[in-house]
Amino acid sequence: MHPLVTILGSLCLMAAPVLAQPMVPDTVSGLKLWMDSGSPYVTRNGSDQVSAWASRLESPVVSGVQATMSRQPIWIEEATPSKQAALSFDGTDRLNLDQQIPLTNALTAFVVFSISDLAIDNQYLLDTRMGGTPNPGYSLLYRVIGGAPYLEASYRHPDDSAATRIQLKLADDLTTFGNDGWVIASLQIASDAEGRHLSLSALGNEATDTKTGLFTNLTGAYNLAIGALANNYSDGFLRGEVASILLYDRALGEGEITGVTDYLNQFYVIPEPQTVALLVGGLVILGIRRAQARAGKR
Ligand SMILES: [Ca+2]
Repeated sequence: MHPLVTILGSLCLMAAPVLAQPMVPDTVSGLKLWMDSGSPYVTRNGSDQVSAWASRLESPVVSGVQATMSRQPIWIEEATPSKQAALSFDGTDRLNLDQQIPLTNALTAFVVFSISDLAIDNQYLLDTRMGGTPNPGYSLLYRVIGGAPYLEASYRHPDDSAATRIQLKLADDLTTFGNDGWVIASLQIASDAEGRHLSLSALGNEATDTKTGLFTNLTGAYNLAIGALANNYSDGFLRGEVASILLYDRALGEGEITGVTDYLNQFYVIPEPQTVALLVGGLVILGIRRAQARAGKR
């Protein structure tokens, strides 16, 4: 390589932002669901309507499925700021996992998403229900409260008279928030001697709440749904895009949440840098493609 090219390359590396160490999701223990919008994991027809979205994990083998074509989300090849794919939900769509995810005494979930219609309240990203009354379950959803966008998490134990809810404000008004509208949210529910703890984080902010009682896995009538309520087709539909979902069977530590969030941020959200063109003597073009570096790490 020409020495000048080496020097320029070094300068470019030095100028790159310093990022925390990302943690690839399956290097963190307890992963039960890894939804990745990459083409190999998405079953779709010629119009990119998605009938199945498979978890990347070898165990458990699970997919989000939808047989009804009008309720299938659409796969979009370059959807996120980093030009990764996502599934677009138009307000009529929902995927349901084809089996239940076994959890023991805690959960941590991550969702990479973007909301298309900010004015509509009660858009569910994730939801599961036991069925019956009072229909216990846990949810992660987009809300509009007092004219501002919020993220809400809820958990309802079978013994609870009302669900525990926590809400996190995403912006002061209904303008686009996040990185080009994209948000990485993490939800954690765990319990110890003090009670049950819910925490929700997004955009560098966190909301937490504690309630008496233990977390119990909820198995029953309805498997985890993506993009709508698990138990009906009347409301709660997402109008937005989902690029990734992770579900862990335990409460991740703070460093693990940061590491996984950094991975998701670098892969799905951080935009491609502009190709750098330099004129050196004749014409030397150095193309810096972070996508290639990322592909190598994956
Ligand atoms: Ca539809």
